[in-house]
Amino acid sequence: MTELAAVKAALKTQAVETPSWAYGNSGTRFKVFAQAGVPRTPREKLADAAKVHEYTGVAPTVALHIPWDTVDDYAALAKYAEDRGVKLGAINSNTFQDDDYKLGSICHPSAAVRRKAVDHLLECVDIMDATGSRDLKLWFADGTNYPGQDDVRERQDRLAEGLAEVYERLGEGQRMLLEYKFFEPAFYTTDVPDWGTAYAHCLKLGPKAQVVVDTGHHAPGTNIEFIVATLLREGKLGGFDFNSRFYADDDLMVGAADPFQLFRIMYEVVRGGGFTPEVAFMLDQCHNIEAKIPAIIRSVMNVQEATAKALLVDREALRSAQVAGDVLGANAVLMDAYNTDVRPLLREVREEMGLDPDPMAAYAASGWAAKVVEERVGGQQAGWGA
Ligand code: AOS
Ligand code: ZN
Ligand code: ZN
Repeated sequence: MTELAAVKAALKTQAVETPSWAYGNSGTRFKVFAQAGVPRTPREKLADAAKVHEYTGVAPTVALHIPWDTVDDYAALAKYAEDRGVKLGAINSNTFQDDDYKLGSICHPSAAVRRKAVDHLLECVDIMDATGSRDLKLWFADGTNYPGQDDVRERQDRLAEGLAEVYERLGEGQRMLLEYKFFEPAFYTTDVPDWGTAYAHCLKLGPKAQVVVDTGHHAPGTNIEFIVATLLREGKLGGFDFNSRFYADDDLMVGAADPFQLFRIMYEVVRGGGFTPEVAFMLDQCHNIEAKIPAIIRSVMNVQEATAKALLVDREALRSAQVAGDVLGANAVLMDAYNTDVRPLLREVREEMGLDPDPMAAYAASGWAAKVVEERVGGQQAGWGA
């Protein structure tokens, strides 16, 4: 196989998971701008997600969020998805929406609230059994707002205890992905604020516990690709929540704010052997002012473009320059790949996959948007503000 053929073959295996909540209405705490035709039910979200896969060919799974996507029969939901060419992906838990969680969930000072939170997580594993999902994605809004509000260290003990109970419940082939976020909604301390804290808990729990990197959850200037390289080196990178940020947890389209950063991340993924199904590539985005399905198609294409560039890095030339101490030469090798226009290559890849080379135009011409505007009245809010 030529090198280009190998790059194309790798691109055809790519899988980017789209989140059910990205299809629903969303906004900020100031305003949710409702859009016509947005899904009203989990099934309608899956139908939209199936369109993204139909036109991109690389978005075969859809993440669910419990309780936003609660249904009576998960096996039937999985079947509904499969009939449309997609599968159910990660189950995302929610321990932040109830009044009980004002002071936290799994780290709450009250044992009763902690019990409720852990029970919810266990229920999510039951749902994974029914949907056939591999991953339980855990993000905790837990933290404190004021110094002295709670015992910061004891909250870590509570976290460890709760996670251990859920870990024990995981079945064969199931994993838990622990997400970190440096602030918000808590502002003084966050119980899982950084990759180190997530890593420490996952290491203690065992191989089924992995860290998930949400690209929007870092302080400005953080070198995310270094974190990615480190987690891969330790065998602890479970996946990504991709999105873009200008300020904080903006949840904008991945690759929109800083495509170069996305390329650098994808290069470390490729370099570190992370371009495998063991690393879940998920989107975690909200489309507040733009049309949702096209935005998700664009996001998937942005991930594809960054991946293509990362795969095109001449690793041998890079290595030679690095070993020779050729600083500018090494940098040039990386920049050559980044500056390559990979759009013609991706058009070819799509044609070889039997797809339209231009997913945005093909979706626009499909008539799906007009059809759902007519059929769906009273679209559902994604579940939360942003
Ligand atoms: C919150 O900031 C996190 O990014 C979560 O991953 C996610 O957006 C939420 O849990 C929805 O499932
Ligand atoms: Zn996330
Ligand atoms: Zn987030």
